[in-house]
Amino acid sequence: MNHLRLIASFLLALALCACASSPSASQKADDGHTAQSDPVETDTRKPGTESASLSPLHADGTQLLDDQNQPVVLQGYGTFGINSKPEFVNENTFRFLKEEMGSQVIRLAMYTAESNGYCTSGSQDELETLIDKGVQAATATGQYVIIDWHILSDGNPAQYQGQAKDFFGTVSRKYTGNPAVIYELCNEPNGRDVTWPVVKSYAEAVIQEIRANDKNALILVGTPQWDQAETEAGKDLLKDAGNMMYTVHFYAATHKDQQRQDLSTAYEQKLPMFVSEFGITEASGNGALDEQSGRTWIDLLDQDKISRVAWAISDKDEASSIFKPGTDPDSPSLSDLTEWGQWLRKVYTGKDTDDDKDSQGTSGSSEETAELKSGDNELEVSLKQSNTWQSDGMTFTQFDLTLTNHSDQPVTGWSEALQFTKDVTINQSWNGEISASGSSVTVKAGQYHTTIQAGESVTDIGFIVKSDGVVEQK
Ligand code: IDC
Repeated sequence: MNHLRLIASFLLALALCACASSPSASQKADDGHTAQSDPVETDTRKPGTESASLSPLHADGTQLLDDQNQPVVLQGYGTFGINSKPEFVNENTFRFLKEEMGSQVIRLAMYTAESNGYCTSGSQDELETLIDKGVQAATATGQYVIIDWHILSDGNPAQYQGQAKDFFGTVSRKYTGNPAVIYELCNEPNGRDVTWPVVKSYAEAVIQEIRANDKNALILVGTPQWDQAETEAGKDLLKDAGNMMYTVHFYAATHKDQQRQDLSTAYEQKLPMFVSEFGITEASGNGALDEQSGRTWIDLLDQDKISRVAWAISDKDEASSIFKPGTDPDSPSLSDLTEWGQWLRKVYTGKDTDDDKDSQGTSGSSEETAELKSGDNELEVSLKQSNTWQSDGMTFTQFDLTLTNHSDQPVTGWSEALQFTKDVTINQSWNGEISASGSSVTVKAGQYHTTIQAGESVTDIGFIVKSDGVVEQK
């Protein structure tokens, strides 16, 4: 009988160490669920080399998948209307968002009616150049990019349907085959007469233009009532539109249980959803942040593995801007973040911005190994403590596992018991069946990685524990 070798190595993350992986939303999943592998290059230590090719994305049922059919949950940031804040459409800002703010996708919101809109007073040439700059900056920094036809006061997308067809024809021709580019057909349809059939018929017309150039690109379509009538779309999905999802928006201080219930209903209807805009202010984009409602929303999106994009990459003096007024778009830094920017950074990366500032140069790292026994197979288990932070008086600690089968036989139905110095509960886990009892955590083969092949190393299993103080493996 083989015996198990368990080698646990702790690596305390430097608070600002880019090599520490973080509990990005893309990794989070409820216990027993499988989260996606991170589709974007995650090594942020080598600026300039991270534009590794992005996987094409496709929707399957409710889920977004990569080209290996692994679930993908994107998190990112939306520009504040490229029409009025063009200076934030640049590679330095996008790189900061990628490296410091956990971003994997940038949404380029191009207003169609107000703020020098594309269909009103804006220069179409300049706006198309800006879109191109944004697409290049996003892809150069290894991020997906959403081209958003940002209707708002023009609540009925049919109002500028001809221009929308021309625009999407042009951009889909330009970016055909670029797996980073996602098309969002209409920001937030609204108005009493703007029912789902109205939006649907607009979408069908515009989708035809895109599909003539690009059969595979991911397309997002809005739903009535400012992207909150997803259950209407859920009853009457677009047919033969190919790779597409439906957008839902929320502002957590205004939209609460009712809207969360609608999202759950649409999920049960099997509607593939993508949150292309959200905030935790009031729907006006201003007012107090409702962190509690925001957290409840994020938990729901994590549970259903729904991608999310935050509003807005802006330094306008309003609560939904992630930057403080006067931020230099060519060199944004952590000290430029508003309360909202800091909240997002914490949710997207697990990093507390104040701690980062305080702990610069004071953190250390340590590594230790231990041998533990369990099971009758030969797996090497390496456990890395990759992050820790405080919230609501509790300590959260993220552990990432590497399981390596050194034997020449596949290992099936494995189970590992890990002992910790304190009682813990599981806050999040991914890619394995993970449970806690007292100070012990059991990690078992879940739906994925049931079998670990001879010589195979599995690196995407992990979990976050919650405890009433600092916790380490015994
Ligand atoms: C808001 C901006 C605000 C601006 C207003 C009109 O935050 O500064 O004055 O647009 O241009 C949306 C829209 C988005 C809104 C945002 C906040 O998609 O354009 O931005 N919001 O009101 N839907 C719900 C909220």
